[in-house]
Amino acid sequence: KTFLLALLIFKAPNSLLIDILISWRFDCYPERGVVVTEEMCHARNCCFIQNSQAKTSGRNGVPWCFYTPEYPSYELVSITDTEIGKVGKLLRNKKTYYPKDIDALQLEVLYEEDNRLHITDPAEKRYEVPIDVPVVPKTASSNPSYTVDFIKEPFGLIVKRTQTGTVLLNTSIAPLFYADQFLQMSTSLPSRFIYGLGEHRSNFLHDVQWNTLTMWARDVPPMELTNLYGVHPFYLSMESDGMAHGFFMLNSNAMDVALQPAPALTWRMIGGILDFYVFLGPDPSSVIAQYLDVVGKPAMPIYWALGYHLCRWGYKSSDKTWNVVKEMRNYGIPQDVQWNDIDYMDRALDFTYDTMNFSTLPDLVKDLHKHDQHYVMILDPGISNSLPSGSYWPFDEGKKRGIFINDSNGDILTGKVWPGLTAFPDFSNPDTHEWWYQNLKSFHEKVPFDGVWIDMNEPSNFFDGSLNGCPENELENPPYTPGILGGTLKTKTVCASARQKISTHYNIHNLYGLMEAKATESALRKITDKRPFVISRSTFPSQGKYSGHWLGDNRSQWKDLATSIPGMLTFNILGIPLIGADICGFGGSTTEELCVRWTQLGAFYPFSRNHNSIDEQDQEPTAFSPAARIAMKEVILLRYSLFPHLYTLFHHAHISGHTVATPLLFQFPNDEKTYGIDKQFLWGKSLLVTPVLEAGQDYVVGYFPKGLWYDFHTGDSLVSSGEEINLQAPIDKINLHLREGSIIPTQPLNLIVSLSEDGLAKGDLYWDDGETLDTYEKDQYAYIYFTVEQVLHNHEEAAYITVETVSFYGVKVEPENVTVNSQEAAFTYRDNQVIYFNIVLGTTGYKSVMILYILLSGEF
Ligand code: MIG
Repeated sequence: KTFLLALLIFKAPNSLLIDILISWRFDCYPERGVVVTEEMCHARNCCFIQNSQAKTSGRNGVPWCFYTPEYPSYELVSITDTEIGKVGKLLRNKKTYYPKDIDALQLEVLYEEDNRLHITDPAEKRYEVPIDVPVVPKTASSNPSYTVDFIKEPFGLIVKRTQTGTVLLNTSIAPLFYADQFLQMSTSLPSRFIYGLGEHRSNFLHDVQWNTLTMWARDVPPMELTNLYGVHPFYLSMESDGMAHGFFMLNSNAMDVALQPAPALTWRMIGGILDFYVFLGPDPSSVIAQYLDVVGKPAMPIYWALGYHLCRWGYKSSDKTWNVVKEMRNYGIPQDVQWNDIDYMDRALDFTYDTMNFSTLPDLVKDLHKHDQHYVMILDPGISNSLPSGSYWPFDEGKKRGIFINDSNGDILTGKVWPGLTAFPDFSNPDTHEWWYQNLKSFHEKVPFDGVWIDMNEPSNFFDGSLNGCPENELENPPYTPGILGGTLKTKTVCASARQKISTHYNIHNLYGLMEAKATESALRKITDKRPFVISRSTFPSQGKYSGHWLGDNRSQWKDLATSIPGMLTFNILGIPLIGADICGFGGSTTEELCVRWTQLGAFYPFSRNHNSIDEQDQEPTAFSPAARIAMKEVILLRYSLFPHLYTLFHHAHISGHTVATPLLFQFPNDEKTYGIDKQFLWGKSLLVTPVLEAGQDYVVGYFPKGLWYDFHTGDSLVSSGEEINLQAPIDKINLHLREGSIIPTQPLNLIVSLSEDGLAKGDLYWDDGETLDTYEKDQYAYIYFTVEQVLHNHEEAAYITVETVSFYGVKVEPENVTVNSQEAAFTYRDNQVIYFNIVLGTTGYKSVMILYILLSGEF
């Protein structure tokens, strides 16, 4: 290190050296809205340099006021070995500049698993996040892939990967703070490659140039550098050699995560405890699986969730909605689900429908069901509190049962949302779940909906705080406020000092969407006895167990088309793979070209829904010219043909914590050129999607990691040395490529086999009835594993599965003979090395076995 530094001093131009030193400054004055002066900075005992490069102090600039290396923190006074790891006792001798320091800490280092380290302080009297995490084992893991070291004073914690010595966590680079309302911990990062930390609008790969990501659930159309709907204090970080680790801060308070070019990261949280996990991977997919072992793996979606969904705000009547469905049917465009926004409600009241304009709603839903289609409607949490007593059961009964959020005086807090003045259900109270279920159940008796869309659950409030504002106290005005849009915790939500069953809103604001989703999921389970379909706007870790998510109020702009990919990928690594953006854009008016391109990309969102704002021009596929309509229909049909594969990917997400939409770097972690890619993505491991994201293009440039790839549509092969390739992309085409060595099942059941250089391939299929709860757990499924080693066979039982066609990509020489289970099969061989043939081979039920033994023989 000294040598390196000496070399730098010798070699580096002065400016570079200064950049390096500057990049290690840790902000001692992150408060917003103040220009820090030398006096203010010295009052905190920090260094002050008014850097000419910096325009502002703090956020997104070089700090002018920063800690010295010896800045007092805690002192490690003892360290003891335990059955499960170590316990370090820490003492603070010198007060910080924030009130109510917690002077004595007890850090428990828990060697939970070989690839999972957990560190926590058992501060029992403080608020802790109420989500289920694995029980701490009794004994330490036997062969941990990490080591943990302490630095005595100022206290620091260093976690290394044993195998490589890579430092994954080093908190000694800046002081640790642990005050009642201010917890701060910094760490170096092994590289600038860091992902996750939702929900933000940014590239998939975060920028570490003084970039602060604030987390506090907020209703706002997605824009850069602000807190958005969801909160996910988890990141994935790449090391060298393609290894990766993850870090999860189990904390639900408002926070900043400050990234700086060192590279380093600072957690700044205004409550809760220090409680975090490190996941050692070592590959990116394993990191995600290990994270999801802690917070919970995503639910297996009901099969129709994979279908095409149509929605808009501003279908003025049920007949208008019905007409859209009928038009889609007339044109033969697949549509599984029709949605309604708040328009269906009577005066925007939950659990009612407008019996004038939506009088035919029950008939529409019946008709959908008759056509094997489904219906989803919106629900907002705000419950009108101002109807004549006795006329609105949800409020009257809720009040009686005491299930609403109270203000700090203990009276029901009044906010304002679509129905006017409202109360907000407190979903941290189990009684609220029962009340919510009863409401849903009685509404279901009138309108037999199939799924629920939960919106506005940050919770969103048209007032700041409440009708009566909020009191002035330390919860509303904490000593430190993260960089929240609007500047205060109460902005466009309820008061931080509002009271809920398990804690103050200050602590559990970020859990509102999670807890509402949990209530909705369990209600739907009881009502339908099928896999619940819930889509939520606000999310928190473990959300995937209960719902999917959409990326909120985007705009009908090309830029928003492009940013939907990083959004989708980020939610996949956060364990919420049922994710998509509003296809064709929500706000603003779409254009035909944009909508066609968006439908093409949207056909590869794991959750594919076209949604539009009120008063915008229609944007259903049926609203455009025949050419556009046909292009949209084609790509939706393409999506449908891939359902067997997509469903299998969701199965792996549910069972093993895999991603569905996968970043390229997950499959090519040794190829650094993939680290920043977010204009392309994979489905699973092998299907590469390269959409057009700009106007007026008939080609698209895509990056192809080294290897053999096949055009999904034609079977043409291309060999990449790890390069960008120009692809034709006329308006009616989306580029799709298959990685060598895969077998993709499509429907009607066809196997697409892309042979590797050495003639191998593998793939699989998970199949069940598509709706029964826990089919995997109850053994009511078929799982078929396909391999080509000249032989194609399955391992497990299949349920009434018929394979009809098989295509092989990359058969270099025309075979003389193809036999399927020793029967000769007629085949077609094309010049581009594709063979294609029909077979009809099926199974007879769950316990039957299908063996496909395909032999291509000839002069290979
Ligand atoms: O204040 O229900 O993000 O999808 O169409 C707007 C109307 C409320 C916001 C959602 C959007 C929905 C809209 N909602």
